[in-house]
Amino acid sequence: MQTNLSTLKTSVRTLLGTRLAALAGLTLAASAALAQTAPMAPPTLGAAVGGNPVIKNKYTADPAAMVQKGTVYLYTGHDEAPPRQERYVMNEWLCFSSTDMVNWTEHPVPLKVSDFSWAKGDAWASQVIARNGKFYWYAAVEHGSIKGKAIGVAVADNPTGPFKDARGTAIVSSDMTPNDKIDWADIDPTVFVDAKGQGYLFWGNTTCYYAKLKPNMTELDGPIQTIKLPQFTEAPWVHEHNGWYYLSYASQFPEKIVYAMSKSLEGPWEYKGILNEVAGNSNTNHQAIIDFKGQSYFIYHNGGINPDGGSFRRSVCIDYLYYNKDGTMKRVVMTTEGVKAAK
Ligand code: FUB
Repeated sequence: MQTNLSTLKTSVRTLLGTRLAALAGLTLAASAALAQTAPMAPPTLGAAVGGNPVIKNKYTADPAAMVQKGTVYLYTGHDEAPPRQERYVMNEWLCFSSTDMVNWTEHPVPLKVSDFSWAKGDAWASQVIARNGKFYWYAAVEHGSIKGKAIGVAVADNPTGPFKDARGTAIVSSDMTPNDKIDWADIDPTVFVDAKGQGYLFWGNTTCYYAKLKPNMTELDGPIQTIKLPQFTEAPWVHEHNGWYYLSYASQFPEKIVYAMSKSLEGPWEYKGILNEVAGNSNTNHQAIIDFKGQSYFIYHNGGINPDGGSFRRSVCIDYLYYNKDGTMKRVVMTTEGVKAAK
């Protein structure tokens, strides 16, 4: 079943890539025809502030966010594929900070694949968490000597880094999930420390895994468990709000974000349905959820930068998130306007 799902996903990814490339070709042809009659400004990535996408001068994907002392730190992957290359080219992660969710300051690249000596590529999804005055960055990469994807953990003394490999080896690699038949099973880490100080790492593609973390945050503490979730594709994100735990994740392909709720991080998780629909022209949809200055935010990516944005040149967007009285979350409304400056 998993193999069939994976095969289907790969075919759909390829098919969508081809379709988007064709669409991009048409758009470029149309632009070229127009350019012959009317001079136009070259299509550059804008630097204007406000609205979605929030980062307009480079392609950003797979957002994770952390609130620290009145500042939001946004960590993203960096889509570097040139126009019409329909594949992931991702070598580094980026960091931006804001005190109002609208004005973002970029910090020097804090972490690259090459900072993990044992990794050989693919700076895929990641998340940073604070613990005991240090900052731990869990990141998916392609392992250099163990087949398939793996998860590394880097550490820094402040949220903007520089981060350095905390172990010198992967904290999760494919030999630790031997029942999984796909090479990209061990991706998309999300990390959470509960009120008692117990850390948890969740991750996965097709199968959702979790394991406890030791207090040092750099070693698993006990066996790797699986969670049964309907139509789990990837991108788990765990957060807490008003006494409920939420496990949101990308489902099916192209991806929607759906979620489950529980009173315990170890489950049982109750499926609650769709939180965010397919994000425009991006076949993936990867979310982070935070509360900041009394408001909840849903952070995700689409392919919204004209003219080359798409599944492999994605852009981070932010919209409001609202809860119902029973703790369930209202479906996100994706907007062009984005959010207003938080006070
Ligand atoms: O960016 C590469 C991969 O695409 C991520 O790891 C997934 O979540 C999907 O967004």
